[in-house]
Order: sequence, then C-alpha cells, then structure tokens
Amino acid sequence: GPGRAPGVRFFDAHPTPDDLRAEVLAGLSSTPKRLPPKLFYDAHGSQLFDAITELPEYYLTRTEIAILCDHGEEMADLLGRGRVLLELGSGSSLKIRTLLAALEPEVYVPIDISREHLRASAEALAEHFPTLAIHATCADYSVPFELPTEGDREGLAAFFPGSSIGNFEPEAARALLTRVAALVGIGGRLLVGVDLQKDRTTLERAYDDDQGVTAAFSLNVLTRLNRELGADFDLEQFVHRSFYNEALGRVETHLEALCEQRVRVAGEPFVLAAGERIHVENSYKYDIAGFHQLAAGAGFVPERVWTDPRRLFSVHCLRV
Ligand code: AVI
Repeated sequence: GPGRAPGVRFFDAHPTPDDLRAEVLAGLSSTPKRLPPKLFYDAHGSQLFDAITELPEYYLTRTEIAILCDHGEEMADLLGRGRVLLELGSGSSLKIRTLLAALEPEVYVPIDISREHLRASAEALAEHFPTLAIHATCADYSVPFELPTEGDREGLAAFFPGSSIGNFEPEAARALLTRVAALVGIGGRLLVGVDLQKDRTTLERAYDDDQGVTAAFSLNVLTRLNRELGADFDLEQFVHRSFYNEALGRVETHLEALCEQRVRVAGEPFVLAAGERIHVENSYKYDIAGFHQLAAGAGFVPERVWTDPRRLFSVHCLRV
C-alpha cells in the first residue's frame, strides 16, 4: 500500500519538552549533586560524542560495528527479513546501514527525540537506499509513545545499538525493555548492543581519553547551563573525573570543583565545596548472564549473543 512507498515520511509524536529548569534545580539541590545525562546532547555535545566514537580509547563503536558486519546475515535470519524495523535513538542512522542490505526491511522506523537531526538523517539515508520506506518518528522512547506505522503490530524487529541501555539505571533499563517488548509484540525481536565488564584500565581510558574529548563532552554540560539557564559556572574551576565503580558495574562520570565556589543557576544560589562533585553520568557494563537476567525481567527470551574475539562488546538477539 501507500504506507510502504519508498522515501521518507515524517511522523511527530510530539515529545513533551523537558522542564530543564526544574530538573536541573532538583539535581543541584540533592546530595550528592547530580545532573541528567541527556544534558550532554545539544548540538555541540552531539558533535563531541561523534568525535568520541572515533577515539582510539573508545573501543565501543568500532567493536559493535565489526560485530554487526561479521554476523549480519545470521542476525537477519533471526530478526526476519522484510519486516518493520524500529530503531531506538537512531541519531545519524549510521549503524543500521551495516544491516539494511541483510534485513531488507519493509519499513524502517528511526525513532529519535532530536527532530531536525532525525529529519536530516532520514533524508541522507534515503539517498543511499532509494527503495527503502522510511517512517521517521520524532518521539521520546524513554516514555510510552504510539507507533505511526499502520498494519501488522506483531513480530516487529527493533534495534537498540551503542550500549545506550547502559546509561539507564538497571530498574529504568528493565522498564524501558518492557516497553520495547510491548512495541515489537509477540514473536518480535530486539537486537541490542551492550558493553561488557572488563579490566579497569580499558574502561577508564575509554571514558578519559588523552586528547580530552570526553572531558570537553562532560564540561559542555556546564556551558549549556550557562547559556540556557543563565548560570555562571567558571569552566576553569571544574575537572572531568571518570572511574570504574566495580561493585556497581558502572563507569561513573563526575565534574569536580577545584575550589570552593558559589554559582547561580536560573537565579538560584548554590555552593560547592572544594573537591565536591556533580554526578553527570553512569555507563553500566554487563556480563552476558547479568544482561540475560535483566532482559528476562522485561519479558524477553535471550535467543543469541555475539561478541568480538576480545570479548569487549556484546550484541544480543532477544525474543518476546
Ligand atoms: C551514549 N552512551 C552509550 C555513551 C557511553 O559510553 O555511556 C556516552 C558517553 N559518555 C562518555 N563517553 C561516551
């Protein structure tokens, strides 16, 4: 039907704009201080993240792409060809290119909260895959939303790469996977990239590179608060600190105040003691059994897992 016509159709699920001010003030008023990691991804932060994915220390992206390239046909055997294929947080839709030839989806539904970036990425993808039907959907996948694509709602395939699942607390990750299970329906499948637990040195280097790109990426959060909430953080007085919290299986990122400081954010005063930290991100790392347990709690059956020869990264196929 016309719904499967090649080219881009754009759907807007109208994600509610965040109440940034309220979230930031609540986070800075709590002990310890924290800020939501989604603050990273303004236009400049998204560019810095793209630069991170090419750093020698940040093994995640290139390792995942190698796994997708090596096992694409097998992945397509499990996910099914010619289906509706959703992608959560599709960003620039680069990774999916490694799978499109094998999966030949009937419709590709990239889902992203960043409206203009989604639109541009969908148009760029359409140039490379002129026969593909692309239903670009602007939505916030961290809350429930409606799928635009009419027709069969059972047995869909979903793709959630990049270990973005690791940026959610385990309980929130379980809730998110539960919603994905409902989206793909009975017999549906999820292909999800998950970074693996490993030695401390490799992990800590990945989150504190020699060129300081990751440090700039985290400090950009303060620049953003200065611009968008009229804050007056002095960027020279903060440093990026990342470390592996092995007991909790996560890399934590904090911004540490070098000296005592008084700042105003959206008109509210805050005091930071010398050495005090603002917690800005967790990146959870799972072993295979631990991720299977999380997936089972969301109603998924683990069907297959692929890793690279060095066992740095994993890609799971889960079935509802
Ligand atoms: C997007 N996300 C999976 C990245 C990660 O590895 O947690 C974000 C990132 N933070 C620092 N470097 C990259």
